[in-house]
Amino acid sequence: MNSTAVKPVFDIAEIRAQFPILKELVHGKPLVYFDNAATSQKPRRVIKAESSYYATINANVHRGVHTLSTKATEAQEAARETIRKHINAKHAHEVIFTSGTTASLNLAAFSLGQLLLKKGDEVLISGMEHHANIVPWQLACERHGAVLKVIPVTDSGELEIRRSDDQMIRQFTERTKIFAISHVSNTLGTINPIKGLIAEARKRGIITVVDGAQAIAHLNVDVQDLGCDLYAFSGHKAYGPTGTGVLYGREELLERMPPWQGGGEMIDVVTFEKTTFAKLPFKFEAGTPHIAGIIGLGEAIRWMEDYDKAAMAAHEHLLLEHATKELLTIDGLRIIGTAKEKVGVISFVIEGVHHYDLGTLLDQQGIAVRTGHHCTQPLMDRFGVSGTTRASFACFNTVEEIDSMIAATKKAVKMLR
Ligand code: 7TS
Repeated sequence: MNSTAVKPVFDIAEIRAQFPILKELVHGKPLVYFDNAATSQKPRRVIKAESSYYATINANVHRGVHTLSTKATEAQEAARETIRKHINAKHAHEVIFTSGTTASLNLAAFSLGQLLLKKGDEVLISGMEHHANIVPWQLACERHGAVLKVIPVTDSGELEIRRSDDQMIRQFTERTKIFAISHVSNTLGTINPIKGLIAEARKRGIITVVDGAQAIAHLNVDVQDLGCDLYAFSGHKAYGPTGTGVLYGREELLERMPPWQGGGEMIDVVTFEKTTFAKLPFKFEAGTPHIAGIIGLGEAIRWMEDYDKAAMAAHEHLLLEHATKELLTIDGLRIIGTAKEKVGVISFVIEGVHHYDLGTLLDQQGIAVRTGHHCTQPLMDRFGVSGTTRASFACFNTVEEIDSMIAATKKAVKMLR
């Protein structure tokens, strides 16, 4: 989409210069932003794309014949095409805009529940899911009398996938109708082997839903190669604006799925007796979308595409390895999540130190980390902890920033013990 050639070298200084927020001081200290799994920071191009929509073409989409409405519609639909290409969907109408992963997964659970679930059927998830990939399925199961089943998590923070001769995972049963799984765990950083699992599920006619919230900014996501039916992600974790998200769906399935929300733009004909629905993707896009945000998201994807995602991932992996090695020099520190395949997310607990106190002291040094259960309470129970401190890296982070986090953590531990 973008005429700029892919930049061959990963130039961290050049990347950092594009993020205005990195010049901010927090408590008088340079900001060290390690909370990218919660939301990533935004490059100037994304901020500009969003504000120039408001400044120059602000109008509602798919509604008017006037010039601004046409321009706004074209800009929004160009973003849809950018995203289609980025995730290698077959059709642009397989890309549905939502307000984020949470909305995408609620849409999936509501609609698939209506379509597929009967009393006694099963929905399979895993023990490392974010609440957004647990609660919507619980609600759907309650509505339809279905049962929620859970793949356990090992001590290293990987899926416990039991192998037997003819069955890759025993948790798939005759009653399993839906398999909903995270591509990457937000708390552990584990990259799940979803391609093989999806293939096994599909052999059994099970519909597959992937929570890609933590994958989209770090891995190459090819929905056709993965073979999933639905794939959900948020724009704001991939250098895009908050309030934006995507639900990719395979055309044949989306055609069969009933709408989630009713309202303007999702209809064909409305009478008081009966309503018929618009074609894809509009059937699932009731109301005025976050037009500026969607345009910003398109720009964020084009921005990422100007770089080599593999080089970004390699840089983040280097940060992960350095942080892991250095954190382990701290007495009484335990890393939660030691899978072989991880993105740049590192959760840890320290004996005698509460994560909240540590997070507060790090903040005083300008270092932003997340503390708490990370919306994965069942996973915290699995590891017997009430919460962790989590550092999550993005392409603009540096080894020096990690060294300042380690030094600040050591200092904090001395104060807190
Ligand atoms: N799924 C996963 C795996 C996530 O990490 C998150 C957000 C969501 C779903 C929900 O995304 P949203 O954009 O709709 O909120 N995770 C986090 C986090 O780890 N810290 O803050 C939000």
